[in-house]
Amino acid sequence: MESLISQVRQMFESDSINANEVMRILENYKSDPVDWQQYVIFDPHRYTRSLVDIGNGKYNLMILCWGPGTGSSIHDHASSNCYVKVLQGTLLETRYAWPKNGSEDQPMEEISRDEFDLNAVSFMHDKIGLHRMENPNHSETTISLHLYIPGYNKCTAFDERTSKKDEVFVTFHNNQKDLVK
Ligand code: CSS
Ligand code: FE2
Repeated sequence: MESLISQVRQMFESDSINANEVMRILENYKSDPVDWQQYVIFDPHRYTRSLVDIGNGKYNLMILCWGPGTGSSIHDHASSNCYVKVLQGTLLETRYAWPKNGSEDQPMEEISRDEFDLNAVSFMHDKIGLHRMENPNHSETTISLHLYIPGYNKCTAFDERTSKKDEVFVTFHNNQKDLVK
């Protein structure tokens, strides 16, 4: 993990960030629990977020821990680039279209569904749409590494049945214990 963290840091020392380069670095890393164990925090009711690195304010690197059957809301990414690498278990990503004007009280339109297994990397951006991430397994946990470029502390969540929006602040654990809002 230290090597991955320093590779990401190094990449951000240059002015222009290459999306393929980010993908390559994340794909080349082979998940080893020894690297990320210290960031693992589980809550039986919701997924947790644990901060690994804020990269001088240019990005947020986080470890997310998903208990059996837990998942996120449908959300956007505050115009950030979102890379997700599976470190353990499986993540199910369901993508949705942005609600169109005048579609209030209408259900969200599902675009696609994809499962990501160990070491797979996915990319998401508001230009592609919205998504929900979940651990589809009801007995095993999932752990994932998330790189947000730039980092953000607020995003928009959407109700699947009504398309209603809600601004939400994202929280995370820092230094492996404190919950930061
Ligand atoms: N964006 C969600 C996780 S799915 S990418 C979050 O940061 O909590
Ligand atoms: Fe997301």
